[in-house]
Amino acid sequence: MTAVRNIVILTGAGISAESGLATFRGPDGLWEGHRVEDVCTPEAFARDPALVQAFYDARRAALAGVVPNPAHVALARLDREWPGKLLIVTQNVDDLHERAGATRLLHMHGELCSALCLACDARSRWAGDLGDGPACPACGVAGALRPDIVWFGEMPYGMERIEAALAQADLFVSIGTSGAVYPAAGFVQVAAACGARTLELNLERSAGSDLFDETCIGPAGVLVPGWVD
Ligand code: BV8
Repeated sequence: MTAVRNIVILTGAGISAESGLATFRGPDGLWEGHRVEDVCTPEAFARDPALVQAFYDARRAALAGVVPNPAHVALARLDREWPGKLLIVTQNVDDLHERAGATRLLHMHGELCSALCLACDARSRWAGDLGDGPACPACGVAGALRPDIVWFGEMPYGMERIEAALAQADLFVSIGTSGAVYPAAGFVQVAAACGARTLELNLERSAGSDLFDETCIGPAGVLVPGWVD
């Protein structure tokens, strides 16, 4: 087996579940009481901006009440200590990876703690509500800020960087994702085609489990520290 030098890790909502943040495709299929298509598309935002702003304002506010769990902490330790290349690609928009100390990190679906200005395209760090139409810190225009979130039909952030990392990966690890959303769900195939070994750590088998060399079933808070050690 080739020595592992370069690692790409993909995380999804499941890694934040034990911190108390809701996953997307829970048993009731609803997401915090909403249908995904009602709050996670540009069309939804155009149709009812107040609803979409309130949905993300509530999720941004909820960050104050949660902390990183042992899975985030273990990945941050790996990030500090790993001598080879490492990239943590997260589909999550929470800031728990950063708060645990991770730095080689890319939010491909955007971040709750960032706002995007429709007037000047600037992205600004943001902590409060956006629903009451605050002014853009960059251009000063009021009421032009939207959540800096990649909605369905929008291009994920960092795709070139992600594809370059996958091409060089010896190991691809997927943690806490259902494998329901593309292009993230296809990364395992890209990595495998480039010769990487592939490992899935998840609470249950996912839509992509058959694509992995190995799948370990269990909570991320238990599996990830064990895998990192
Ligand atoms: C795009 C915003 C192109 C953030 C989200 C084929 C190729 C390319 C695109 C497509 C394609 N087919 C269809 C598409 C379109 C679409 C798509 O994938 N649709 C799906 C529904 C079929 N994709 C897109 O639109 C993407 N954009 O492709 O652009 C393009 C090209 C050119 C020009 C313009 C555009 C954009 C997708 C991003 C959408 N945004 N959210 C937010 O609001 O939070 S998606 C949403 O789902 C979140 O980002 C989330 O991260 C993501 C995936 O969900 P998961 O993280 O996996 O969460 P989920 O609840 O599903 O699963 C949790 C898992 O954890 C479960 O398996 C569970 O068992 C496990 N778990 C639970 N507890 C634990 C646990 N595991 C471990 N421990 C635990 N304790």
